Amino acid sequence: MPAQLEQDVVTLTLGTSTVHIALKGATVFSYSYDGQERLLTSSKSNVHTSDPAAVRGGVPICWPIFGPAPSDSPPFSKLKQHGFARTSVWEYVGAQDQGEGIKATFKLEPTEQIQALFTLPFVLTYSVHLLPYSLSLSLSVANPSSAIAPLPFQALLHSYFRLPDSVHPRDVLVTPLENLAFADKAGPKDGLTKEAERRKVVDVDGPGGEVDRVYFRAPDRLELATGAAGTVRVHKKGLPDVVLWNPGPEKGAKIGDMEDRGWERYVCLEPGLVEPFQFLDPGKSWEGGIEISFA
Ligand code: TA6
Repeated sequence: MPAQLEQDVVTLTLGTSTVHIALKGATVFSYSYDGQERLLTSSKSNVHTSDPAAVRGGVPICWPIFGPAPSDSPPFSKLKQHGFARTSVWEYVGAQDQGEGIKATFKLEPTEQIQALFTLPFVLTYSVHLLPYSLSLSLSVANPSSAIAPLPFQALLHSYFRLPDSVHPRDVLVTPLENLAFADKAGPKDGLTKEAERRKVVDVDGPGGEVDRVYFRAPDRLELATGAAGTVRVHKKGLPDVVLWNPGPEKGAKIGDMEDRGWERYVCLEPGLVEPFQFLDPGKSWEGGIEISFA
């Protein structure tokens, strides 16, 4: 069966590629390509809807905010870090054979639980398209409101790329980020002040091994090079910014739902719409996504 829903998890299969998507958060938590798992999901994480915590790993969807809630702005003030899309249970709309590949679609609309935290109307549609040589993920946001109020949001695909066993995060090289403005969330500054990236090739190593940077207006084609172990290619569309994150040993050990030494096994490269917020007029929709492939 190319598409199957079993125990809160949708599985798509195409040739030797497989992708698993949890209804919780519509989180892609496993993508196997060419016989290798390409995403890191913590073995401590529970992907089932019985556990309310977000999946730790894979590709959680951050919506309608990325990072902590701006506490003084009413539509967001009750939200937890990265919003509710990653912890909500999405509807599985179904899967379609698309000739070249297979595409599953998921939907999220306000529930009572969501409305207690966020009162604006919205419709989120997420498609997971498994292709012969890539995986394409696309998030669409619609504002179904009949009022004049626009729908403000940030959106980000918080992708945890699994590193081959022989590769450490500090050996990973990311391009092309040169000359981009970035905010350093792990730096001595306030995380808001922007600096310019001077390096042609950016490694994933900072003080204490930690890197947590938001790069603004990044090129749409990004690469994570892991030396002889190959390159992850991320082609983003409609998502202007990208976050590069690895917590390093000290902060990594404090992530309660991360498996032992899990921080050594991934680098997060997270295309998103971080700044400025999108303001979506009633009746309008927006779309952003990524295509993941390997070289
Ligand atoms: O995208 C990077 C980041 O915002 C980091 O600052 C780090 O905290 C990470 O996300 C994980 O956040 P989480 O809420 O999933 O623990």
